[in-house]
Amino acid sequence: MSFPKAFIFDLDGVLVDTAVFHYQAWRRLANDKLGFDISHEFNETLKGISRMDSLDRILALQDVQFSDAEKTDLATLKNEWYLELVQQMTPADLLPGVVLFLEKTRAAGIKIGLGSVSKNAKLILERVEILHWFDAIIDGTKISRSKPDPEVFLKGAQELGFDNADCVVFEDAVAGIEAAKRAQMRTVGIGQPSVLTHADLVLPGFENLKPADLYKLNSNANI
Ligand code: B16
Ligand code: MG
Repeated sequence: MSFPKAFIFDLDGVLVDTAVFHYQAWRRLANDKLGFDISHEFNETLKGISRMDSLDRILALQDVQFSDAEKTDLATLKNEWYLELVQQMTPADLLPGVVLFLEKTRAAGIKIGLGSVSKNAKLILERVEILHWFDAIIDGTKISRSKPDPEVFLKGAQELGFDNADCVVFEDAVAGIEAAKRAQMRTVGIGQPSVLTHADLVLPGFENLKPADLYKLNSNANI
């Protein structure tokens, strides 16, 4: 395995914890507009899943039917509530060690990409003041398929100008690790080894991590 030439970061759950805001907004929609509640455990299954696919999964919980126009209205309302929370974000909302790791990554000559299915990704990077670190941003405005489809990471490698095998993906979601594996990339799971069982390496976060710690990372899992 060669030294990685690019690191591609997921956003939600890796750089910032917007999952709690998604949950608050989806829960408000379910309570106020659909008449049922959604659990924290169920919310975990929405990580890395696009806005409309997430809504479909929520509606399937109670087998409720809406027209496409009604579904668009519901998703728009959820996004308005979600953005109210995002607007309050500051650099203090970055997960521990993120900025230092980005600095060390650039100093090591490794390119930095974002691979998120969120259509709000750029706004969030601006709010937490790390937009300028990114050499390529692939977000929900550039892709048509949710993770675990590899589209977001394949486009990331393409835009950065490297082979897939030269990229390492940092992901907190099972669907995201699967997407990166399907793209033939090495994977670092951010979270729990018991959850991210297919990741090549699982870490609790970026604190005290150096890019050189990942030079020996081998792809050892197939999905
Ligand atoms: P938006 P990621 C994903 O971000 C979230 O994990 C997922 O919960 C959300 O539904 C999706 O973005 C779409 O977000 O509504 O802002 O377009 O983990 O791929 O960074
Ligand atoms: Mg994520």
